[in-house]
Formats: sequence, structure tokens, C-alpha cells
Amino acid sequence: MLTVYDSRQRLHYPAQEFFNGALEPHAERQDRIDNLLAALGDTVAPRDHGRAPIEVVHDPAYLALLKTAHARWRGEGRPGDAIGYAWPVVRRRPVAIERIDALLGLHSTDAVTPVAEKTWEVAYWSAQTALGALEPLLEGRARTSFALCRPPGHHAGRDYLGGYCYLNNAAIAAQHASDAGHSVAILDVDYHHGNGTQDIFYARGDVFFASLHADPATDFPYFWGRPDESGEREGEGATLNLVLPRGTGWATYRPALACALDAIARFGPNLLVVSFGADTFAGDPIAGFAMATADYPRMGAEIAALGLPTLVVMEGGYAVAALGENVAGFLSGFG
Ligand code: SP5
Ligand code: ZN
Repeated sequence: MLTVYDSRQRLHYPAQEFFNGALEPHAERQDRIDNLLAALGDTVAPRDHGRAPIEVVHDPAYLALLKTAHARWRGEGRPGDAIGYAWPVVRRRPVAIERIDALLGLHSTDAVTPVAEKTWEVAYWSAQTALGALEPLLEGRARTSFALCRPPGHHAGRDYLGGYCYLNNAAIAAQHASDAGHSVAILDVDYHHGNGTQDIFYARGDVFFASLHADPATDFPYFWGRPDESGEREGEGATLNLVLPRGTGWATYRPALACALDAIARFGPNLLVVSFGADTFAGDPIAGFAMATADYPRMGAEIAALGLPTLVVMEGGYAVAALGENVAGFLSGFG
């Protein structure tokens, strides 16, 4: 399968994240890339589509913050990576914000997503990788392609970062395909709910979003992903959330996946974007499902049976030693 990747995606290495009340080594590690490349073989570098397709999805003030946050943070004498630690509660009135500490809180959901020195450049090229992998599908030169994105994207919203994500690669590609005249569905099979993607398309009926994920009652991102979230206004009915219990393996996953695929087929898109996270794997250090390596080709094959041109976008997956094998297995399901 055509795999698109830019070597600049290795340059982001957030040092630490908050976990259980302490700073721990960050789970979204550079060596995820090394394991993926070893398993997937040759890759193609994306061309630069520029900022325009990113600016359609993300807020200009947010992009400016992402680009400058680390330099501003260090410029004020702070050591380490820039990270929010104070947040406006949901109903706090809008106020003019200048202080970098406050801006980070205004545009983030959590303290697990630091802005490191190269984060803007790396997130930019991760988004370009998604656009580069979409290109041959739009031109009819390929039926399926894989965007080896890092950092991941599905927790990033129009004006916020979170969950190790900065730019929403899948949403940027889906929007770009939609702008090229395609009817697009997004299927999110990362362990975690794709809250950023859901938010971006929540009030729209022209892009369908389906997600299978761990129960937000027990798992990140906690505040999104309940089954009664089904879209709003013109988007009512164009969001589908399927919640699965901790311990879910293929026997439980498969019927839920079939339900999501049925809903996508009824929507009738002509292009599919899959947010693929391998953190559903039994060995994942931060997640709680029980999928086996042998289940990923099955998962890929069920999705491939929709018969749609499909862009697969890399999201999470933190069992580094098994990551490449699990992703290659998933992609092999597309034949
Ligand atoms: C894209 C994606 O899969 N993001 C997941 C973000 C989940 N973050 C919350 C879980 C925190 C667990 N951190 C464990 C760190 C151990 N070093
Ligand atoms: Zn995840």
C-alpha cells in the first residue's frame, strides 16, 4: 500500500505528560515512527499543500499560538515545554487573553499535550502527510493509501490541542476531499473517542463521523463520546458514537464495527477516511481493550468490504514493539 511520510515528523519529542499526579515520560514517542517504518518499508514524501487546507479547519488565532507558544514560553524564562495548567471553565465569560500561560489554557483540553520546540513544524508536516496520501485517491491513481501521521490528530479541535494532538490530520484531509466535491465519511477506530473530529463536523450533515471507542465514563477524553451525541442542527444524525467496555476483544468489537459500517453505507459516501489507532491492542500501555495482532487484518478487511476509496490516517498506538506489525496487519486487510 502507498505509504506517505515526511521525515520531519520525527522532530517532535514532548518530554513529559501529567499522569497520576506526576510528570511521566511522554507516551507519544519518536520511536513509534521507527517501528512503523521498519514494518511498512518504502514511503513517499508529501508535497507541500501550504497552509490553506489547514486554515479551513483550524482557527487562525489557534494556529498562531501553536506556531509561537514554545518560543514565547522560553522567552519568558520558562524551562521545559510549553503546557497549559489553568483552564477557563466552560461557561466563563470571554475575556482578552495575552499571557502565554492563559492562552495555552484557552486553547487546550489537558496537560498531556506539551508544545515542544518543533511541534508546529512537525504537526504541519503530519497534516501535509494526510493531504499527500489523499492526493492519489482524489486523482483516481490509488484506491487506498496510508498517511503515517505523527503527531496524531483526532483529539485536536478547531481551536484547541489535546490528547497528544495539535492539528486534526483526518479532519483536514476529509475537509479537503469534501472541498474537491467528494461525499466523505470518517470512521474513527482509535481506542479513544475522536472528540476533535466530532466537534469539527458536529453541526454538518455533509460529512459523516462514526467512532468506536472506550467508554468516556472511564477513559480519556471523558467529556465527549457518549452514545447520545449524534450531531446538531444540519448535522443531527451525522455523528455516531459506539461505546465499548474495557476488555473488548474482536468478538465484541466486530458487531459494533459492523453497525458503524452499516451506518456509513446508508450515508452513501464516495470516500472514506479512517482514523486508525493501534491502541486497541491488548498490549497497549495506556489503554484497556484486548485486540490481538491477528485481529487487525480482519478489521481492515471488514472496512475494505465497503468498497470505498479509503485514506487511512495514523492516530494512537503506544505498544511500540508491536506497532508496525499491527498497522501493517490492518493495512493488509485492504488486499
Ligand atoms: C491519539 C491518542 O491516542 N491520544 C491518547 C491520549 C490519552 N491520554 C490520556 C491517557 C494518559 C496516560 N498516560 C500514561 C503515561 C505513562 N508514561
Ligand atoms: Zn488513542
